[in-house]
Amino acid sequence: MAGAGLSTPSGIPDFRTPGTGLYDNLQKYNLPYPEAIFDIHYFMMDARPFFTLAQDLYPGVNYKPNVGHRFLRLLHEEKKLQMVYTQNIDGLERLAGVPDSKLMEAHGTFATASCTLCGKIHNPDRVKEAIIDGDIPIMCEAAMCKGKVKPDVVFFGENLPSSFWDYHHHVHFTDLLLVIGTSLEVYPFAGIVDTVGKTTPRVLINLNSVGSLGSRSNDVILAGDLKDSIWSLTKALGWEEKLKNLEEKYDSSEE
Ligand code: CNA
Repeated sequence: MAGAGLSTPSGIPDFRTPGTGLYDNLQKYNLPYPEAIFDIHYFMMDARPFFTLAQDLYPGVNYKPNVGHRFLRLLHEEKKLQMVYTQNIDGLERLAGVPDSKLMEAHGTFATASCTLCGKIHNPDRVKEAIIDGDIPIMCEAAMCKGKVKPDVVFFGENLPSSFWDYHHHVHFTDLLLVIGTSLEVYPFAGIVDTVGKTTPRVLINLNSVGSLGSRSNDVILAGDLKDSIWSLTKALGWEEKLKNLEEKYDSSEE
């Protein structure tokens, strides 16, 4: 399970870290309250704050995967990865090479887009271009529809993708749960940690202790910066060279 903290080493602020978190830096959007940026009702009235954020956060434009994302890919290559459940909408797990079949983007994605009124699916390339050019709002092209188009990022007041609920099935086959960079304050996502069996070890990789982690005798808390914790874990697994190779492979494919 991953949250915004997984992407802070890539330069994307999380929500709640005081001082640097997104909620503390929203003044420029003139929002009535911070969550309004992801509130579907507010979006209907004023789509500019969300699109300003989307322009910055659009996957593959300004930010690159970090060692945490590549560790997830390494878990997959080593055939140890069951699924990544992420709250992030930055697409960095995908960019790092976690395959679609192993990725549940619980709070949606920029990869698809649809009309908020009639539901018509829109061409994601056109939507991407409009977001990056600041050509917003993006109006629906369906006849008679005056709806606004938005990427299929899940806003407060919207349903999570139905496949999210498959976690109830997955947790029965989970040998170990890694919880990386999340405050576990947003439900239903945060609820996953309490559905894994009592004998399943849960490992928290986060700046600080969160949620119910620490309440079971087999919980492990790796407090501190996740980059350090990931490297320690990688070393303990004897995978240092493999992770370094992945880092180098990614960097050279960038040049
Ligand atoms: P959050 O509530 O901001 O919590 C982030 C957690 O990560 C906190 O507990 C931090 O202590 C921890 N953290 C931050 N940096 C590090 C670090 N370097 N090493 C270890 N731990 C760190 O974020 P959540 O994901 O829990 O909240 C859920 C929201 C945030 C979801 O709806 C997301 O869509 C949303 N969000 C996503 C992004 C993104 O896509 N990158 C960015 C900001 C917010």
